[in-house]
Amino acid sequence: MLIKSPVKSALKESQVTDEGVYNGRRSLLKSMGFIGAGTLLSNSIATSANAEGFGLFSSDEVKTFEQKPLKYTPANVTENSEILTPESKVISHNNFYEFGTNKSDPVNNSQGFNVNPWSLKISGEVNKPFTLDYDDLFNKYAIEERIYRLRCVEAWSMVIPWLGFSLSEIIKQADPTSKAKYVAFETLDDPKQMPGQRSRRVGGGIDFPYVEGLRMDEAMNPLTFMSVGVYGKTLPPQNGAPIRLVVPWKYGFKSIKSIVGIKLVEKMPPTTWNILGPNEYGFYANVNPEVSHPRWSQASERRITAGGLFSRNRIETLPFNGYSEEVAHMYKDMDLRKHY
Ligand SMILES: Nc1nc2c(c(=O)[nH]1)N[C@H]1C(S)=C(S)[C@@H](COP(=O)(O)O)O[C@H]1N2
Ligand SMILES: [Mo]
Repeated sequence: MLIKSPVKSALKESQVTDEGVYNGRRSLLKSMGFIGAGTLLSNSIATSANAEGFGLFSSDEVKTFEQKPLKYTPANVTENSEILTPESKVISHNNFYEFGTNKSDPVNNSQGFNVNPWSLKISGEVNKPFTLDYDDLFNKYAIEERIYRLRCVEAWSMVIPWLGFSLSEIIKQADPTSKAKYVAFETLDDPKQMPGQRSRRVGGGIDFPYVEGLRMDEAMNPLTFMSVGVYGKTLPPQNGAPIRLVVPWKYGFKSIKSIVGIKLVEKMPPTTWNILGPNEYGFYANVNPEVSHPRWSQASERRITAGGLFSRNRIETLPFNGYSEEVAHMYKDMDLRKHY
């Protein structure tokens, strides 16, 4: 299927995200001087200003990114399954600061993103380092569908049918040494393709490349997923093509996109949002309704569904995003208020 961009129907972020929360997170960036007056203008003015500033393509030029259909084992869908967030919203309301800080920036600024050739290097404390090329991502591991909730730290959420395989398959293949205690991930660093990496303002003040990390047991947990597709096809760039992490019991920022490096390491690796706001974003970032963000509650979330633009769809946030049975045992001896 072809996706056209700019997406005219892209939702305004204020319509799909709680405005208080949205403005709250941005106030961190603003206070740090990373959001200029331009981005605080009305949506339409800000959008045209951004399109010019990014200079990837002019606003009247329509680029397309082609998603290829994938063969996969479908997920078990039961009567109790939650309603999926429509594909149109999954691929148009995104956080991917490499392409800009507004929710519609990623889809609008990434359609020319080149994913083939790609190189994903698995290295560090392993006996058998290796590199996966673009075709390997789709041919080396059996691809299955996993329907997961995605809970952003900004208090909105989606239900998304991802395609991919367990991260543990990659790690087992690399044969970790006894020193491997953490796994560090890195996104592509390519300012030519990623306008957010060219300017501190456009990229929200992040020191790119975006980096993330997991403890070894978290990385090996069967839920931890490497996604190469969504809704039956390869990922579009705005969702992290060609390969991204999905850790469904943690806030969305842990699910790092467009990964080029996976390194097994001895010490806890630095992580992007923790560097940017250590009091607000921890290394663990487990979804926890009882631990508020310093500037907003995490007790509930806005579920993004097919409902009308203005429909309120607020639900309670669940501990570990509803995956306690699978993951709570990993944290039984930890104070999760301290290790947020
Ligand atoms: N490299 C990179 N990965 C990233 C981000 C980002 O800005 N850069 N944003 C994160 C955040 S905050 C969220 S909520 C999810 C959003 O994933 P989605 O757009 O596919 O829903 O991606 C995460 N991964
Ligand atoms: Mo997020």
